[in-house]
Amino acid sequence: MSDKPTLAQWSAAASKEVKGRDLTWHTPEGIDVKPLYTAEDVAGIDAGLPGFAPFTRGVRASMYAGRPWTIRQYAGFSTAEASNAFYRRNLAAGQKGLSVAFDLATHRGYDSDHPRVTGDVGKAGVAIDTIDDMKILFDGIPLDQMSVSMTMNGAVIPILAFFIVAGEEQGVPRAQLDGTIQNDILKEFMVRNTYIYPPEPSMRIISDIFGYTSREMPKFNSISISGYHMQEAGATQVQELAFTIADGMEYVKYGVASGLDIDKFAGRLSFFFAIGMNFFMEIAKLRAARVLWHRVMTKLGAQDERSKMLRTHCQTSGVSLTEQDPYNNVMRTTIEAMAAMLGGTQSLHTNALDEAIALPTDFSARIARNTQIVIQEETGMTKVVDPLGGSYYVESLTQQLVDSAWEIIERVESEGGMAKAVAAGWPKAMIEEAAAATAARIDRGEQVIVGVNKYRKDGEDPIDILDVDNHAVREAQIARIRKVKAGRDEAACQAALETLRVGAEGTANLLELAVECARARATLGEISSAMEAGFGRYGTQPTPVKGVYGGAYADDVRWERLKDGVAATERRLGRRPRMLVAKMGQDGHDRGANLVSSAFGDLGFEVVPGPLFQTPQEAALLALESDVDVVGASSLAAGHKTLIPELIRELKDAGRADIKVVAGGVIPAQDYEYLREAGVQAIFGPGTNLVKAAEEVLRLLGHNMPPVEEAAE
Ligand code: MLC
Ligand code: 5AD
Repeated sequence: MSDKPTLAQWSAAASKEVKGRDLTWHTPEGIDVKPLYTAEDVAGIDAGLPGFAPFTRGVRASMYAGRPWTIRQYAGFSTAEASNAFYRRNLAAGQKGLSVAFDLATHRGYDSDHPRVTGDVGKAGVAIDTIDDMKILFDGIPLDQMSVSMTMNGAVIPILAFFIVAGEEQGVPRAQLDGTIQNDILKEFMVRNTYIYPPEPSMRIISDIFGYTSREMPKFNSISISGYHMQEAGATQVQELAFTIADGMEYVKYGVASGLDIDKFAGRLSFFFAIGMNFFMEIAKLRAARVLWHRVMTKLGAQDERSKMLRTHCQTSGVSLTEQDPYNNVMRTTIEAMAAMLGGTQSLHTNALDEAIALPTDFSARIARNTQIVIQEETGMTKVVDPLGGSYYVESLTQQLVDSAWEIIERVESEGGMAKAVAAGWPKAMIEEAAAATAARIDRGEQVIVGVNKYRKDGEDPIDILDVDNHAVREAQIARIRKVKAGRDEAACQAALETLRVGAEGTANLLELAVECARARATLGEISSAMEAGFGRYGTQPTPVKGVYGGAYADDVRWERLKDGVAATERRLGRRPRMLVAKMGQDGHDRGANLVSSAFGDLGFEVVPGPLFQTPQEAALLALESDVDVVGASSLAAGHKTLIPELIRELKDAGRADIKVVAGGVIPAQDYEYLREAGVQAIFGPGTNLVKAAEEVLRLLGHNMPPVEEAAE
């Protein structure tokens, strides 16, 4: 008889140690993680070998032992000149691939001289209006040797056309261009919001790009099917996984329906995931994603194994980083980078420590990049393929994620696919509910964020951050637009645009026609408008979730006191206090705004959820029409110094200086004084507890309420 301890004995011993306390971890994705995994948990699971179907252990046989993942830092700001110089410095310091961040004007198909984008030009990324900008962006960077990712979804046709023509004029035929275009519109409708056209023509654009690139650009990845932004918007890992794979299925179906042979284009589809702080869950997520993709592509009839191989980029999670105690972000990013590599990513961006407040500086970008270089070159971690393969916990978690995500994928399929689900709105609602639940957990101190709701520092030392003078960038861009327009053959340019306009109404390949427009020096805005003429411009109305945030506070004395405050204010005003949650400029990041709308609504405020993309004039008009008491302006894309003062001016000019304006979002401490002088009455930076924010708004509305104690202090 063996005296090997049994699982029952272990269970008894553990239970004794913790006096019977339940050690199961109920994760937000609804997975119950046990304190111990053993061989029993992996009975029947065979993860196979790396480089072989279903690729659980990686898409390459040799993985990083053969070639490490690509260090690909996402960057872009100000002008093409400034971004080009930044890229070159980064490449000289060890970065391996490029990844372009465009400004929001570009994303939404507007030239820099458009009146709707005064606050956005050059702010959240680089401004690109013409082929000349694109050529400057890659000046001295040989496009036949450097792989370039471009995060573009809305204005994907003009940007890809500019890229192709920039290559051409550099002497690189398009067949040699290596890189990736994000081109993932479904998640834009769900969470990222840089769409331009309605869903149907947007899906056609994607099939046109698949068609063109599969024929003309064999080395180019035609899409980067992205879960990243879902996690940033609050999705659990299971939701991120399921909706991303389901999006991928939908694109493949559209491609096939447009007449393409699945194996001709599927090998160049790529993916993109976020890697947050739930270390093993993230590793398992990447392994599960490969298993799922292999399964769905087999179902869809792919024959070539390369069509079923999920290759992915990852980015460490922006939303996991904090403004408070920002050096903690270096550790967080290191942990997330390790999860990405242990999960088997092909390419990785590591965030900079100033992520929660601004774009990276040379200083913070250097630390972010070196995080990857140190892992690759100092630790020996790359020497063994899938070192966690066979771990009872990781293998079991991988299987659980496959199963949980599959349930959601089956629901999507049974309801007719992801385009229909997105139109119906339930995936977005599911993600927003998860976001509200997470916000409540954090605000209540149930989920620890070091330096924010626990171990908070007394007084923060501001760090040096990058500030882009968008007026100067705009002037420079306008000058170049004028120059390009003055130097072109106007008749040829208009003829190319007309052909595109007609093509958009028919079935021509839009990218092919846009390449002609780019050669003829049409601007991004002109190419985009030519298609908009037939397609129209798409807009939506936010519908904040109800009851999730407030529900987490049921019976909480702090919440009750706030509700009493709202009720008292209602008695005084003779109606419920009314707040407009405004989103101005081309900033589509709406998680913060939706959370504020949800929480304030649950408290009893009458919330007017403003549509995305308003000008300050439009937001002011809505505030006046709705007769609100307060406007909360949410800004996450650095437009606050331009847009919020303009809003206040508009309200004053209309004789309603009494309407209070508060600001929230990614607003660096350095800008507080500027905004206060402009008349902003309260500023809520990243990591603000919503209960405290509500308390402050009530005080602004004249309610004399004693301070509410903060959740975890
Ligand atoms: C790789 N290779 C190997 C190998 N490993 N060959 C032999 N042995 C090995 N061990 C080969 C590959 O087959 C390939 O060649 C070549 O090396 C390059 O490797 P890769 O693995 O394909 O890497 P890469 O070129 O970097 O491509 C990764 C990718 C791609 C497929 C995921 O789509 C990509 O780079 N995506 C980046 C997306 C991105 O940066 N997005 C930013 C989003 S930011 P071959 O010939 O087979 O190709 C954002 C934020 C916001 O979205 O604004 O909201
Ligand atoms: N440069 C660098 N990183 C950026 N991000 C967004 N824009 C830029 C940029 N211009 C990063 C942030 C954000 C994610 C969407 O991408 O990490 O969270």
